[in-house]
Amino acid sequence: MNFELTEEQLMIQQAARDYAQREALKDVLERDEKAEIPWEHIKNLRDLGFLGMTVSTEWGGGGMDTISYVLAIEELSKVDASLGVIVSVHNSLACWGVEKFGTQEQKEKYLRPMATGEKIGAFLLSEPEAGSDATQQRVIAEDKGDYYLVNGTKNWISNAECASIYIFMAQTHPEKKHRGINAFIIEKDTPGITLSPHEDKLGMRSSDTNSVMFNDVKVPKENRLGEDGFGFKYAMKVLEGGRLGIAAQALGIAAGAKERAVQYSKERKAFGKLICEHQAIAFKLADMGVKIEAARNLIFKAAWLKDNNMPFGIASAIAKLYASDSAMEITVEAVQVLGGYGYVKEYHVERLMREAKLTQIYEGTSEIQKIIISRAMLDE
Ligand code: COS
Repeated sequence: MNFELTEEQLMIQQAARDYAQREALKDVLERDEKAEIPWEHIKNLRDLGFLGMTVSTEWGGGGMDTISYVLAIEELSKVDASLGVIVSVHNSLACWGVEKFGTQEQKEKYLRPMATGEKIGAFLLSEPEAGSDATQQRVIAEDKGDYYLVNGTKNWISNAECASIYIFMAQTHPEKKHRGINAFIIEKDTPGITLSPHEDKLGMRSSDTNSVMFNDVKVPKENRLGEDGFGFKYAMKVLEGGRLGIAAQALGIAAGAKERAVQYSKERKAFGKLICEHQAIAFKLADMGVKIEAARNLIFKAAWLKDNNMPFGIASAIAKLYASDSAMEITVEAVQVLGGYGYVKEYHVERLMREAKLTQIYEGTSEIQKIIISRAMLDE
C-alpha cells in the first residue's frame, strides 16, 4: 500500500488549489449572492484542463487518473463547491459514460469537444416523479423507426444552462419497466428542448439547476447509447463515478470549513485565552480532522479501485455517504466555532454549510447510499 501522491498528482492538486485560492475566492461571495453562472471561471477551468481531465488523450482529454480528479474537485470545492459540481458533472456524468459505452462516431462527435471543455455536458435522469426511484421514468422516447420522438420533463438538472450536450434517459418500452429505459446523447439546441428559469437554491447558487422540457424532440437512432434497454444500467454505472466526484466535493467543503475554523480559533480570544486553547473548541477541531482524514481515505480507496479497473460502486457509495454526512456535521460545527461571525456571509462558513446540504441529496441521497451499501452486505 502506498499513500504517497505522485508528482503529477501533487502538481494537479497544486494547480487546482492555486486557482481556487487566487482566482475563485475573489468573487465567490458575489457569485453566491447573484446566483449567476460563472462563465469566466468555466473558461479558465477549461484552459487549465480541468474540463475533460479524466478523458483519455486519444479523445483530446487530459488522460489523468481518478486520484488527480478527486484532488482537483476537493481543492475547488474548498473555495466554491459550485465550481466543483460543474467540473464533476461534466467529467463523471457526461464524459465518462460516453467514453465507456459510446460508439466511435458518438465519441468523435460528442466526446471530443467535451474532452477539451469546448462543450460542457449535463446528465438528465431525475424527473418530477423519478428521483430516488429512478426506474419510474416518465419521459417517453417513442421508437419511430429511424428516430425516437421524445416528450416529457426532466428536473434538478445540474449544468442545464452551461452545458450544450445532454445525456438523457427516457422510457421506450414501458411494459419492460426499467429494462425498457434508454440513454441518449443530444445537443441542447435541438428543436423542441426548452428550459425553465434556473432554481433559486439554498446553496451551490452559481451552479445552474433547471428543469428541461422535451416537446416532440426528434432524436436520431444513432444517438442511443448502448443496446436497446441499456439506459437504466447506463445511468447506474455512470452514477458510481459521479458519486465519487460528489464525495470529493463534500470533502472539499468540509476541509474548507475546518481550515477557517482552525484559523479563527487561533485568533479569537475568550476568557483570557485563545479559543483553540479551550478544550470545548479543540475537541471540535479534532473531530473535524478525524472525519476529514477518514473521508479522504475512503475517497482515495474508491478512486484507486476505479483506476485499477476493479468494481468501485460500493466503495464510492460508502465514500459519498461518509463524506457528505461529515461535511454537514463539520460545517455546522465550524459555524459554531465562529459564533456570530459564522452566521454572516463574510466569513464563508455559513455558505459552506448551505453547500454541504446538497451533497447529502444529489446523485443519490444518503438514504440511497445506505440501500446500496446494505444490499451489498446482505448479498455477501
Ligand atoms: N450497475 C449496473 N447495474 C445496476 C447497478 C449498478 N450500479 N445498480 C442496479 N443495477 C441494475 C440491476 O442489476 C438491475 O438490473 P436487472 O433488473 O436487469 O437485473 C436493475 O439495475 C435494477 O436494479 P435494482 O432492482 O437494484 O433497482 P432498484 O429500483 O431497487 O434501485 C437503486 C436501485 C436504489 C440503487 C437506484 O434506484 C438508485 O441508485 N437510485 C438513486 C438514483 C439517483 O442517484 N438519483 C439522482 C439522480 S442524479 S442528481
